Amino acid sequence: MGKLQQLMVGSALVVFASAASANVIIDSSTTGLYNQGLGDLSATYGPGSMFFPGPNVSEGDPNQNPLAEPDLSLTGELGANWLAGDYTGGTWSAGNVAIPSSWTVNDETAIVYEFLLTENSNLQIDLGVDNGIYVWLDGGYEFGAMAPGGSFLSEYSFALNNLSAGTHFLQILREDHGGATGYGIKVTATAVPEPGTLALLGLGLVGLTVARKKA
Ligand SMILES: [Ca+2]
Ligand SMILES: [Ca+2]
Ligand SMILES: [Ca+2]
Repeated sequence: MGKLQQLMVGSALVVFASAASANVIIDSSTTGLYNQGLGDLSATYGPGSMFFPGPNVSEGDPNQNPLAEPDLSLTGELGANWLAGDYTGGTWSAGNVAIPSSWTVNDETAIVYEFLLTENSNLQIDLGVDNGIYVWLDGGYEFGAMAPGGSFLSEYSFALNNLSAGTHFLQILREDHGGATGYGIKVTATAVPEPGTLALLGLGLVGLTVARKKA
């Protein structure tokens, strides 16, 4: 293998390894905007709401995955338009606070995590909740599920791919309908190789192929 070919193979692999490294950007110690003033939304949207069942399993203890986006239009405590970043008129914390892993039984609570991506990235989201959870990214609905009691970190896992570099918002509504409450989250970001990186990697592979043919 010529020196130039060796250099190309070496540099391409280094760049790729760097781009593929995964970073935990949100976990259970990450602070965020917190809203614990929603009360029990089954009182507003029930009885018989599939999104907010009545307390103490009076309307069953459903296991639903996936769950569609809930209607939250009657809940002024969420502010003017929380999914668009407008918290006026709501019961949000004044700034970022620690997010408790448990809250008042039967109540709903809401969280907004703001995070910055320095490169285009794919996100892997692992979370657990007792009982239900609804997740938006930058105001777009992404995930919802509900189960009987218990919460563990790998309970729900899903990917959000090809986010652009810059500031983003992960918006979460936690649901409960009795027993206990619980919550855990881990979000991992992996940079998506830039077209330039891919070209460099391709060049490296071409160099490797040429080197092999010559050997
Ligand atoms: Ca509730
Ligand atoms: Ca659960
Ligand atoms: Ca519960």
